[in-house]
Amino acid sequence: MKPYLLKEEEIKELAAKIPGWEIHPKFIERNIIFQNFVDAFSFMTKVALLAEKHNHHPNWENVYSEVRIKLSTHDLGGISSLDHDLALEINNLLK
Ligand code: H2B
Repeated sequence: MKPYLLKEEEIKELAAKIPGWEIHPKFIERNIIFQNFVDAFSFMTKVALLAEKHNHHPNWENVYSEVRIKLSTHDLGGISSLDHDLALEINNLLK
């Protein structure tokens, strides 16, 4: 299915679908604290492979054991179905 910008109603429903993510008007954000740098970076490696699979890439920051991920769809100018899908897969990695 072609990626599409989520409608206001869909954005309101997002929080329940992707626990752990903060919902902002134009992006979603999740901060994760790992035990150490190796765990954080190994998680980032898995996310990088997911990002390539979807051709959808996070804005992110890593400081030692902490990873902050922001997802939005630059091409469409907001939160799209791609952000929803990638956030779900990221949550699955953290289960
Ligand atoms: N990632 C994100 N987060 N948003 C985009 O709009 C986007 C992307 N577009 N990855 C893709 C790459 C696009 O620029 C390339 C040309 O397919």
